[in-house]
Amino acid sequence: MQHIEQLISAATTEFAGVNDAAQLEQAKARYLGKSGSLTELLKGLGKMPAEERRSAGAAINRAKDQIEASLNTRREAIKRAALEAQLDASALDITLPGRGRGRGGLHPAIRTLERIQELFRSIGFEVADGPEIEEDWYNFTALNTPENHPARSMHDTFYLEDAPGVLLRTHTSPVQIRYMKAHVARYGHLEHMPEIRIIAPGRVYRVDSDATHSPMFHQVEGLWVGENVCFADLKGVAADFLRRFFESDDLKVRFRPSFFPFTEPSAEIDVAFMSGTMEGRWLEIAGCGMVHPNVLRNGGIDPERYTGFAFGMGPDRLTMLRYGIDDLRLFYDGDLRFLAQFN
Ligand code: 2NM
Repeated sequence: MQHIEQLISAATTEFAGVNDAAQLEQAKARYLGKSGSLTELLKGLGKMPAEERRSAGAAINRAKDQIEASLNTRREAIKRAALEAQLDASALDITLPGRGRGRGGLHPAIRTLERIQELFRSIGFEVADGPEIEEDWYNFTALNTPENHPARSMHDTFYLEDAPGVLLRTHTSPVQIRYMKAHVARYGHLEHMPEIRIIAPGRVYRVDSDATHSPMFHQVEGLWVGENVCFADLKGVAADFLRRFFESDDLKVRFRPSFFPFTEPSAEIDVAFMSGTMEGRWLEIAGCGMVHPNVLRNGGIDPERYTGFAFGMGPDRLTMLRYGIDDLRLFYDGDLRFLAQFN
């Protein structure tokens, strides 16, 4: 019996010293296995005298229960330790501060649009908008564009499939046509119709894609219609705007004769910086002209009584000049390393 007590304590001690499930099973075999110490004791029962056999058997069975119990306790402990080690290894420290969402910012093209809007608002212009999916009539016909004009071809303009005469606007001029019609509908009956002074900023679309052209780009067009609005007004508004936009009082501005179907006469506006790397180089920056009588008529306005000037420019190009960016594609790739520089 002394021997059995020693066996139990030896097994318990041995199990306690094992930290690995496989080793524990080996230790178990040494006591409870086919030729384990306890099994050997059981085998010895047969050779015992009958009167001792009963109590010895009971003692061995109790010892077996105890050894199995301490084995199970150790098994559970090892399993729990393994699980804890695994949890520790994949632990999330929920007390760490979050990564945050980062600070958003405006795209440089939008910053430029907002700046242009601010400058025109300051001289009494309203900001107008209209649909990007437009009808042929508003985008071309009303703007005095001949039926056979190349801009109308599928090579230059995105047309919607299954919707004849519907396209992605190629400029924001249709906004001005819509605005003129709505303005006349509201105020046309008055003896003195209020002047129209609007800019139309927004996205426009053309079939074109290379280092300097994107199929989607931005445009800002302006329109001033009233009695006695003349080319000198156009020159003043345009030159004043450009000097304020580029923050340069000595910016040179020149008007060069040109042609657009919707204006007559028409001109290109060039600017030259008087300092910096671009000093003295003329850059084409906008188109403009006096609104063609046919266009005024299509907007519902009597060209015998009213005149107007209009202009159009590409703010993406203005942004590139202002920030010294040389590839338009940087604008539209959506690379935050580039875009974050403007915020
Ligand atoms: C330009 C150049 C010249 C223009 C004309 C009109 C409208 F609708 F009033 F007739 N809006 N914008 C215009 C005139 C646009 O872009 C280079």
